[in-house]
Order: sequence, then structure tokens, then C-alpha cells
Amino acid sequence: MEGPGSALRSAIAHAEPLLRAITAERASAPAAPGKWCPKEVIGHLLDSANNNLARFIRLQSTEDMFFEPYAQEEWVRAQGYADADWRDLVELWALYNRHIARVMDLVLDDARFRPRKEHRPLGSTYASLPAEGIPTLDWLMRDYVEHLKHHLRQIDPACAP
Ligand code: NI
Repeated sequence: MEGPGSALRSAIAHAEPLLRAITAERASAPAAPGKWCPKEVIGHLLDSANNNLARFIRLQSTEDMFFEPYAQEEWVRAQGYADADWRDLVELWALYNRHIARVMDLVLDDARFRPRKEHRPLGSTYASLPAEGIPTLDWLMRDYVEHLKHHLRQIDPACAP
């Protein structure tokens, strides 16, 4: 099976030119009243990248899988993504995620596939869990990629087929 690092690189390579083709005007338009505009969706993915990269590092030296959640709406609002430059956001998103893909490749199998019997409540998940429903760091990294694709589809279904 393709590793999460390769899956992430493929997702970036596919979506990046499509995101770049979106105009600044369209990137500032919410999908519906009260919903995030594309700038805020990419901002949320930057927050996910920021929080999850730290998790991917820390969880390599733990047996369990506990980590702090973050207040998604608050993070998006506090960083004023709706007023940020669209091209800069897309560039930062692509570069940061290429870095994360490289870090994913570096995780050794012992840390990657260690069963995390003790873990935080899983809440909404995007990738299917390993056998017996016990999460692993490999699963968490796959879940990260699927969450990214889920939000890219909110911008345009063509961004993550
Ligand atoms: Ni999300």
C-alpha cells in the first residue's frame, strides 16, 4: 500500500495547479452564508498542518496516542485568513505539506505501526482504522491526508478526486 507521505505528495501535486487557477475574488467568496471561503479552508488546512506536524513528532516517542485538540473556528478567525493573499496561502500550504510528507517518510516502522491501545477519543475520522480498531501513528498520518482531501473537495470536488 502507498505510504501516507506518497499519498500526501500526490494530493498536493494534483490540487496545487487547480488552487492556483482560482481567482482571488472566488477565493474570498464563502460557499454559503456562515461557511468558510476557500482562503479560510486553506487556512484551516494550515492549522491542521501546524498541529499535526507536532503530533507526528511527539507521538514517535510515546506508547499511547494522546494529544491536545485545537479550537478550529478560533484559529481561523485569529489569523485573519479571509484577508490574506490567496497565492501566498496556496504556496505556504503546498510547501508546508511537502515538508510534512518528507517527515512522514522518516518515521520508523516501530513508531509507525505501534498499536496505541490508550488513545484520545477518536471523534470524526477520515481514514479507516487498522484491524481491531486500534489506532497507530501510520493511521493518524493517513487520516491527516484524508482530512486534507475532504476540505479540498469543499473548495472544488475536482481538487481531490
Ligand atoms: Ni477540518
